[in-house]
Amino acid sequence: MRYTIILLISVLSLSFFSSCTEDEDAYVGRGLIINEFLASNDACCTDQSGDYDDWVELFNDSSEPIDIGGMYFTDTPDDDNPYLIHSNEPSTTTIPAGGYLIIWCDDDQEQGVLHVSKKLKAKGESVILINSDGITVVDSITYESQTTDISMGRNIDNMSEWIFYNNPTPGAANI
Ligand SMILES: [Ca+2]
Ligand SMILES: [Ca+2]
Repeated sequence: MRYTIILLISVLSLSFFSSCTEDEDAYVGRGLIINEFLASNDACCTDQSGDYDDWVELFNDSSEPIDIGGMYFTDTPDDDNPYLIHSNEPSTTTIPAGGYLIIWCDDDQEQGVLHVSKKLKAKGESVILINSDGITVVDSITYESQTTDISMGRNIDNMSEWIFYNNPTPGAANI
């Protein structure tokens, strides 16, 4: 009887440790996600040209770098003309594992590859990131009316919940 119990404990311990190792190796996370956005920017923060423009923060919740070059961005579901994020600057469009990237929704494409033609409406619309196949939605959020300089982002304690942030955190964890 004692031998059986010891054997059972050994088997359980082994399976526990091996499953931990498997989880670590197979870490997938949520992949590339939309993490925060500001649809009405008056005094929050500026792009590198000094403009107070709308922005969307992406978060790479995976263990590998992800290049968004070649993906599409739009503010409208079933958009016939989503914005193609150019793929000629991978050093700018690649998000390291666990990293953040800001897309400026300012229609200032001359300001760089991360400036897209779609602006965000404060009264509400959608933020949609589409894979390079032009079909598969990587992540999307549809939002209601927004307040100037108050961002909306995922709750770090419950990533499926979206909440308002009086102090936006573009390029950093939502706190
Ligand atoms: Ca701008
Ligand atoms: Ca943030």
